Amino acid sequence: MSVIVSPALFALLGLPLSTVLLWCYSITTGMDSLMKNTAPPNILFITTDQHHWSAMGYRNPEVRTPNLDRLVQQGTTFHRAYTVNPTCTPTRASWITGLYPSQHGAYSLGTKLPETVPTLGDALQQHGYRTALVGKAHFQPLKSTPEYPSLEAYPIVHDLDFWRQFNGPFYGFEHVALARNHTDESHVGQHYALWMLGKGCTHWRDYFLPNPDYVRDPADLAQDSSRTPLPKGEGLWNIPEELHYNTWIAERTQALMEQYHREDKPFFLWASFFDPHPAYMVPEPYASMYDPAHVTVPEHVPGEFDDKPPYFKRSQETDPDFSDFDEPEGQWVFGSGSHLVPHDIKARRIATMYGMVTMLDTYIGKILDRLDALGLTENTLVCFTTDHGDFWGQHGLTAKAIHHYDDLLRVPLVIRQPGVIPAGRVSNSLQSTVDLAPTFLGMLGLPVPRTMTGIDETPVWTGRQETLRDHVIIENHHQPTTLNLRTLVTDRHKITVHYNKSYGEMYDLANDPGEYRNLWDLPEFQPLKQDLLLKFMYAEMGRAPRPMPRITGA
Ligand SMILES: [Ca+2]
Repeated sequence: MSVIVSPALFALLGLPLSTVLLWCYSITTGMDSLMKNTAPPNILFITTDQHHWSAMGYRNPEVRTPNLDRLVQQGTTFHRAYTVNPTCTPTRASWITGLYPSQHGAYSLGTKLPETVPTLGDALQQHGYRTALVGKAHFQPLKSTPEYPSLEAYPIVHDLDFWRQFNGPFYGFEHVALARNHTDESHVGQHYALWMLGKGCTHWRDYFLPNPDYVRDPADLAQDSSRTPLPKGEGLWNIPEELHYNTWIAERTQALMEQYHREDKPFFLWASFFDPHPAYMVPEPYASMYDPAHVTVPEHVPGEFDDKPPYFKRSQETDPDFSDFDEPEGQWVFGSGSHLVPHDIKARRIATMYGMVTMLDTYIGKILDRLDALGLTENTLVCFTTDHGDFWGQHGLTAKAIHHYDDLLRVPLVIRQPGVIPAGRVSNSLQSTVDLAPTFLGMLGLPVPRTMTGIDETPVWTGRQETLRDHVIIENHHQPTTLNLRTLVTDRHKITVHYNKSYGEMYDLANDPGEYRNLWDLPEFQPLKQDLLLKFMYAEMGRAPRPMPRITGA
């Protein structure tokens, strides 16, 4: 069956191009497909936390991720995807608002996303979508104040009576199932704790660090007295696999998927995993799956920080002084401090982290299998990514840091929608995760709210266009002035401006992908620096919000 459709006609009707193309696809692929594609597509958004782009089996033979590899084979993978900020809250808020952190307000860890900012979920609900988030939100800080109340704060995270009656709404999600802890952190509570209780585990607190606010019931103590105290720290986490939060997230995600399928409702479902964020801990069999003797441990190259901003060198001191970062209204800066870790401990951590990644992959696989079993795969956009990268020894750095290497800024990004997104395609198109929200809407054929400043990447995701972006911007604003840096990445170069500082960074990523040679101060590269700074200024002007069109001359 062949049909000629004039895009101009649809433009006249005011329909988004992606809707037109979906229609064309439906019409030209025959009646069966037409029937299948009359239902609005779903979105299954799967995220991890602090996942280095290379900790994926398809790129790195040291770690196994068969299910993510399957997604890669069946979909499109972007090798040059960048986070919008290398920390949790700002990036997660960008995912659901389509705005940069400097625009949505949650500019740093320890801030909250204002409830007044329009979200992706708000837009989707207006078009009949069910919206749910299972796992990690972190749109709000661990502390609550009367002026800035937080639901993700002490003591409310531990108030299970509250969470028994609260499942949303929360930032455009009509349904949420939340937790706040990474591995054994004492922040554990909320819906995850209720789920463990529902599994009959009354002693769930034993698997986590003590909650400083919690006064143990004597009855619990008596029941627990026969139990061997569990080892705390890194490596093996003695929580049974069936009580691990991966199991919880996969189980709840599948249940919601089934519910929405039963109700015949299109959905946006976000499975938000917590791993492989430190502390690196995982239960068996994953804890001993990888031999520390057989992992590659990246190391610092002596002298590599000689031409870097001065604070880089402090990371290699045993007790560095970062007091010059302190400011009124400032807080502790994630990633400041010593990054010195003995080689053997790094190897053990990498082996554990790989175990965490393989465990994640197993539970992501269960979700994808259920999507298949429900017959929803053909009509569901699956998007896998993470909030930012990680260091496990690269440049002598560990975990999150304040060093804008690609290890921290680049993220894995894999998308799949059979018949709509090209299968087995690897793209080098620059991608920014600020674009996820507008692109999700674009892929569904829905209008993108003008409030969003990210762009709709639908033409690139569907393979009709190679690339839309000639740059991405990464923000990192911890302190009022002393740790406020911003990076522009172009096809070839990367430049980082440190607010009110004469030092900076500039790299030629084509000749120096490891970012070892800082060109910022070199006389022969001053014309390039000038050019990149001008491009940066254009990019800043280009991303200014335009929440409404000019509707008249004056
Ligand atoms: Ca994170």
